[in-house]
Amino acid sequence: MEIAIPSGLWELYNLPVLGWKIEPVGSGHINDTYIATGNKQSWIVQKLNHRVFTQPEAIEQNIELCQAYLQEKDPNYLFLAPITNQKGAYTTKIADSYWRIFPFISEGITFDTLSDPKQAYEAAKKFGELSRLLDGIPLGNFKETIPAFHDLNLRFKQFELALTKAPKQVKGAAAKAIALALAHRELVNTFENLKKTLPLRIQHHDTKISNVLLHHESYSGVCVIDLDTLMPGYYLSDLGDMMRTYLCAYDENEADLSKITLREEYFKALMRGYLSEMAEILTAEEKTQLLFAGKFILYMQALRFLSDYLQGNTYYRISYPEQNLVRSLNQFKLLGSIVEKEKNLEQIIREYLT
Ligand code: ADP
Ligand code: GN1
Ligand code: MG
Repeated sequence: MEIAIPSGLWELYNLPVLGWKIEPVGSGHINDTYIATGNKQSWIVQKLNHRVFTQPEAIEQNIELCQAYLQEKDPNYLFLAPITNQKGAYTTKIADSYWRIFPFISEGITFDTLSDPKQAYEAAKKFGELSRLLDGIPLGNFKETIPAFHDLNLRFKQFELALTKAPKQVKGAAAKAIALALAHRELVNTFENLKKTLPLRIQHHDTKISNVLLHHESYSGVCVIDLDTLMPGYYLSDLGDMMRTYLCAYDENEADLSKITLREEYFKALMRGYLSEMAEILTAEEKTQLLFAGKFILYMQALRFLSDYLQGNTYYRISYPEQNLVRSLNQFKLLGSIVEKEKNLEQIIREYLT
């Protein structure tokens, strides 16, 4: 891959212009993220995907509001905002690209899949802590960095539209995933009903496991990263995306669906970690919908991958043409595992809530 960080970027941050070794890092589907090492220092440098995040200033505003609130509430909390450039801004526009630089946290590592329930506990606790600390922050000045990002109803409509426009052959290839999408559509109604009463909270909206740094030896939570979708939403989003990415031993890219099974040990650890922070904050109604969070996000993600496949793979980065279809079927399989194990999982939740 050609790695092109504009040389002019560094001087706008008063950093050395030469002497960096640049390597791509992470498995994100949207932004381009690099680690720059040299000059006896390391930084995370990231090109924002401006096609997806059309309003970088909305991201900046939300991060600023959270940073100021957290500074007051818990000055020791590590909130990983970008560093500011000479003009005091988090984002730097060079030609048509938008760039950010973040402090590199050397003791932190990320995972794409988990291999120890302790990791699930610590990661869930870290995201739960963020929700807890931001509980009560005034929401009025927050912006939607991606409008209606986790609106399941909209995602279903986008799927329907993609379906009407997709070529016959593509629809044929996706027949199984399309049938599953239609079979689970009652989840949209459940969400629409819940929206009437669930409180809005600041949510991270991308709590997948690669977006939290854990200590490389102890696995204790270091900090959450990837703050572009920090904005008002429902707790279902953060809790659900953790279920989506912690419960299975294989990630969304796994094509062998026989491997997509749900690990109860990880479910327990996740719930314990999240509730250790959020049990006192969640309303009685929110506590009745903890398992729905997983179904909600898995269904939405399956729809989003499927819609992208139907419309010609314009959104998520892919490495082969069928990858979004594979991802969608993978997510439907995990959704099915939750439904299958529902009674057990609800029982586990009841034990942790009492
Ligand atoms: P993307 O939008 O590409 O997912 P992330 O901000 O999640 O970007 O970063 C991608 C990966 O880079 C992370 O999963 C993590 O491995 C690594 N990373 C990101 N920020 C840091 C940091 N501040 N310190 C150490 N590693 C980081
Ligand atoms: C995208 O950027 P990344 O890879 O962290 C997506 C999330 C999805 C995720 C699925 C802005 O996240 O919503 O859950 O892929 N981000 C955006 O892996 O659409
Ligand atoms: Mg990420």
